[in-house]
Amino acid sequence: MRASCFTRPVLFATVLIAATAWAQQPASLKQAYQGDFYVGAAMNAAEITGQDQRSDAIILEQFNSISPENALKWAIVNPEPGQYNWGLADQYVAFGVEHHMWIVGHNLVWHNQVPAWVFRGKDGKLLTRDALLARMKEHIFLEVGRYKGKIQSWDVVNEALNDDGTLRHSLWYRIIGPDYIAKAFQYAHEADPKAQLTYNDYNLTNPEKLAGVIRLVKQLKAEGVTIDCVGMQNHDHLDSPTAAEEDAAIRAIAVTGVKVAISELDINVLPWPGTGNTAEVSMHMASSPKWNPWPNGLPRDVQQKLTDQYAALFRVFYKDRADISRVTFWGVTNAQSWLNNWPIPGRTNYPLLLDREGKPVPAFAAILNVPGEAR
Ligand code: 9MR
Repeated sequence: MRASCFTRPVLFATVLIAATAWAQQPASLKQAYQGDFYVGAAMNAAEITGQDQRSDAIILEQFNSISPENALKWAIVNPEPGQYNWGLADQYVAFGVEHHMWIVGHNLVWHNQVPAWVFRGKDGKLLTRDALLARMKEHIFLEVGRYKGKIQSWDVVNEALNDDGTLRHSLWYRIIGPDYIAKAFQYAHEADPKAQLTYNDYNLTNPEKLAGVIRLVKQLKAEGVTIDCVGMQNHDHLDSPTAAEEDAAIRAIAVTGVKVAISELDINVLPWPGTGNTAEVSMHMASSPKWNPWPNGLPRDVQQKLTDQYAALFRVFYKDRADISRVTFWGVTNAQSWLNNWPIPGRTNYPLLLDREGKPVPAFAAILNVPGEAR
């Protein structure tokens, strides 16, 4: 009798607290950060075409911004001179328009996934500066112009910096010179004066590279070139960057007067043969079981580290929300992540918020809870 008298109010209180907590827990990532920044996901071809309906449902439920993982890259839309494949890109943009998403265009000028012919004349020789500039302008005008007023944000130049902050000696740089970056931004601005224009790169918490991107932004601004945003890709690791490093980099970029987009977020959990948070696509290594330790599931302690790292990063993003325009994950479920195949092919990685069945991993709830912790 005494026990039941005591238990009832306790039970009632417990149910009430649980119900309140449940009612307070935001229903989705986009709702959790509503009014702070967009929360986005990169879409692959199966998602864009509607073949992967399970992922499409997750995208619609959780995200209010999309990026094209590959569909808008030069090699896809214009693989041969005069040959244009707009089908997938058009479907991507139509999906975003239909669902009122903040639509990102990725990307216009990069040294990778650009066909070799772009840099050469019919005689096979490298183009002159003027001829390559004309080709770049034509490409930017065609692509940006096609989606004018629909794609709100363009990654204009991608990965132009080396890790030491100097300019990468890509063919763009070698043929046109260092001002190819300013020219690309100028053409993009002419093609759609209202679009947000972004410089996008990885490993920007590395002090030398951070200094390089800040130099670049300041120089562009001093020349009167429109640049609105820096994309920090954040292809991260369990122990890197630290929250302090991430915060310092966001703030250092933001004081130059641009927004920050966390543009390609994922966290590698597997043994890492490289250094830094690189996404250097030229890195390749042969596969071996030693490099693929968890083909059948992530051990609990590693799952916990993943949760902690995601929560730590989102606490920073939330604190710095006034400077952040979006946080985009580079994919939806672990099954589709590029990190299963880079820099070592055929691995089982766990870098995203949804597992291979499309179910949330513990980091998902931790991220949902971050704004609530601060209130
Ligand atoms: O996720 C993309 C993968 O499917 C492509 O094979 C790869 C080719 O370079 O590009 C990946 O996306 C990259 C993005 O466009 C730019 N930053 C690094 C990303 C991961 O490599």
